[in-house]
Amino acid sequence: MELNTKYMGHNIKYFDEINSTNVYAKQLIKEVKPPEGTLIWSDKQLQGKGRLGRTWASAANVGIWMSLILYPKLEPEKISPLTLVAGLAMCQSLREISGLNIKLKWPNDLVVNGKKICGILSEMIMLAEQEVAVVTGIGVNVNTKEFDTELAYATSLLLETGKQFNREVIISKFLSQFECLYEVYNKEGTFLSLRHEYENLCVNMDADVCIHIGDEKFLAKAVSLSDNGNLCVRYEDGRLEEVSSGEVSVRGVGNYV
Ligand code: BT5
Repeated sequence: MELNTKYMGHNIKYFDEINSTNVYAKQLIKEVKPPEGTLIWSDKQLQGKGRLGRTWASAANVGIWMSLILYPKLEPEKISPLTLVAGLAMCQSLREISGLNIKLKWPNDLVVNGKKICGILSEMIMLAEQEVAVVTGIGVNVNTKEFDTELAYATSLLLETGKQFNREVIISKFLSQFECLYEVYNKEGTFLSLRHEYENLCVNMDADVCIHIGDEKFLAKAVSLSDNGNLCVRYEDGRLEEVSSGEVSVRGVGNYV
């Protein structure tokens, strides 16, 4: 694969088949602590993982199922916005390559025409008191022709454009883009510089959202993103609050987005 990066993706471990690239990446960190930017990429996952024990459909040949290993110099509470940084880099890359109006759905999805085209799962491992490793797992539906019926809200670049895309071109573009944004975030430790670009591409801005906290649901309007990557929402009673990605999942009102 042709790469234009300083270190992202320089160490690549490719598999035809694997349980989950995230699980493998975490194991690798514990065993050998591979260099920053190590990329685990598999053509197929047998047990692709979503958040909260959900599964991620990862059929052979049709998608990008990959995990990046990072060692950010950040306090543990600044780690979860790395998911937003990866989402932003992938959103910019896919928009440029496909020409589709792909948007970010805070905090970890990319959507187009109301359907999900990419999902991100970041996991953190504490190595020492002030030393963390992060595995950022990204799934992109590229050349998928059809999904199981239960995935009614899934789509792919092929289904949206009628065209096949080269997965390596997408990965290479993403790695360059992500390396730039990751360095900004890692240096500044806040989402301040990336915030406006994220807001511009975020499907939730000024939209009604349903905030799920545990078993409870609250209706609100998403108004902005905070400097630490939280979603600022206004509840129906006018109260403003910041919700963090660890606490909530956001749904559109009445449908997926
Ligand atoms: C996510 O979880 O969206 C995170 C997905 C991360 C997948 C990558 S692939 C490489 C790496 N290795 C892994 O094992 N995982 C990561 P969540 O927000 O929980 O969404 C999961 C939900 O999305 C499922 O419950 C389904 O409803 C739906 N879903 C499953 N597979 C899908 C697919 N291929 N495309 C679109 N939606 C899907």
